[in-house]
Amino acid sequence: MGENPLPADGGRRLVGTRRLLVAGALGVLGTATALAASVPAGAAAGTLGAAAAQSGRYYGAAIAAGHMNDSTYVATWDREFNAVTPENEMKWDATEPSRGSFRFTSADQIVSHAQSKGMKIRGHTLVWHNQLPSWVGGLSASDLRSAMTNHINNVMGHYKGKIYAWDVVNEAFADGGAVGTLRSSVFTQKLGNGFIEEAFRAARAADPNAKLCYNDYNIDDANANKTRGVYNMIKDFKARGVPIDCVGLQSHLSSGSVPSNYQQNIAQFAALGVDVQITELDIGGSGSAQADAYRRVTQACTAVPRCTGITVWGITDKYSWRSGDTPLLFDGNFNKKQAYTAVLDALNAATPNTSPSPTTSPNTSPSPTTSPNTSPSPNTSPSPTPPVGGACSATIETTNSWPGGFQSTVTVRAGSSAVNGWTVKWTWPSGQSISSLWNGTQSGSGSSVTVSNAPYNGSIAAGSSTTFGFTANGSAATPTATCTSP
Ligand code: 9MR
Repeated sequence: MGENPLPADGGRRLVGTRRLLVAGALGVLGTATALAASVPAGAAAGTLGAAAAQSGRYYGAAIAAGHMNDSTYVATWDREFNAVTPENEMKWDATEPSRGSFRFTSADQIVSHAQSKGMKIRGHTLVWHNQLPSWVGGLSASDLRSAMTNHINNVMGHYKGKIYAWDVVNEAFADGGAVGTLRSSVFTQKLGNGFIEEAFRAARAADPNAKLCYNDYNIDDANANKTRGVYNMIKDFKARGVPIDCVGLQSHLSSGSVPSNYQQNIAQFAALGVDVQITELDIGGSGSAQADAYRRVTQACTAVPRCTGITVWGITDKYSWRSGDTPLLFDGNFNKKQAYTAVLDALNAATPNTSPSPTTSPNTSPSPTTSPNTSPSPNTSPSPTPPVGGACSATIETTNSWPGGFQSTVTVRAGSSAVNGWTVKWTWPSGQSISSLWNGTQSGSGSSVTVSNAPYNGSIAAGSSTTFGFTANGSAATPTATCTSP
């Protein structure tokens, strides 16, 4: 494995991104201080970090040690952000360039600055096929296994107690192929697909207090095959007790490419019992289109209690890895862009986030809700449990609600034998209607609803379950559902 300055896929996945001109400068920098930990109740905060903190979240930026001699860069970081991710400094090629010889100088520079400002620090990243020093590629399977564990132990050990969340494994899933296909790498080739689980187990032992995240791009669309693969892995990890606390949605997007189900996607991951973090946000574009896209992403996070923070992948367009797309919140002169104001306003509009998010969450129950208004709390009582023993059964549960709408998760469970294909039916009691559905295929309309499996979740082992979800118009309801299997 040679050292590659860019992800193998980094260019291709942005093909089609519209390259637009830098947005005009939108006013001078504000003067509010960054870590205004407490903003008077009801007052709008003047910086991203302080605004995010009002709802219990962080707003971070990727920082490059090499730019820390730019005083405007550091001043903007300090003023606006209350979290940081080292952009390249904690990667394997930077921290262990030759086997067993560790180097932390650049990463330490970022960490000590962040600590002096009381910022949260995200560790990025321990196991990744890219930016891997060439010596790793030459190892035998057993050597690679011990090198991976040793790398995790040393890097996490060096920063023990200082890191809020680690991207333990980065970008392990393939972009094409069937649901669950991993990208071919030295790790899959020599250790098999179990390398992800091995890495997470080693990471928990190395720093039990850090949140452990799986991080990837192109998992922003709730129904995409790649998203389904990551979702299934996390569900499996939670079911088997493999330590995992969070999923990182990188969200390298363009103005026209924020999926319409982006919020549902965050909600479906959160319902597995993990935190969701937007870890590498940048949105190519300019002006109001870019601002709208940033607003939608921000609102999607603040609407889900377990979406605990957002990190933008850089501060200024000038230093962005995709600078030509002008994807960040500050232009090349550190002026705030229209997108900045959209994000700040959306953060200020968020209601306080009171949901606890323990490091290790043993349960897989859906998270409670915070809707962006003063709606009554949702009815979380599931529909009556249907008789088991037939081919399958289905239970509807309300996971979120707001005036005029709600969100539900439907659990489809196989009886005493496996099912291969399922159909769930129910009748709405008072005119509700589905507005958006994921992980299933709806047929018909009106008050009688029929949902069949999606192409990838029709097979359920005996006694196991799968879920689909939807948002609907009307008042929250949990009618009895029936399930049949061909
Ligand atoms: O922004 C990073 C850039 O400076 C590096 O050259 C590049 C090398 O692979 O990595 C960039 O960051 C990547 C991140 O670590 C993982 N997700 C994709 C990011 C953009 O390529």
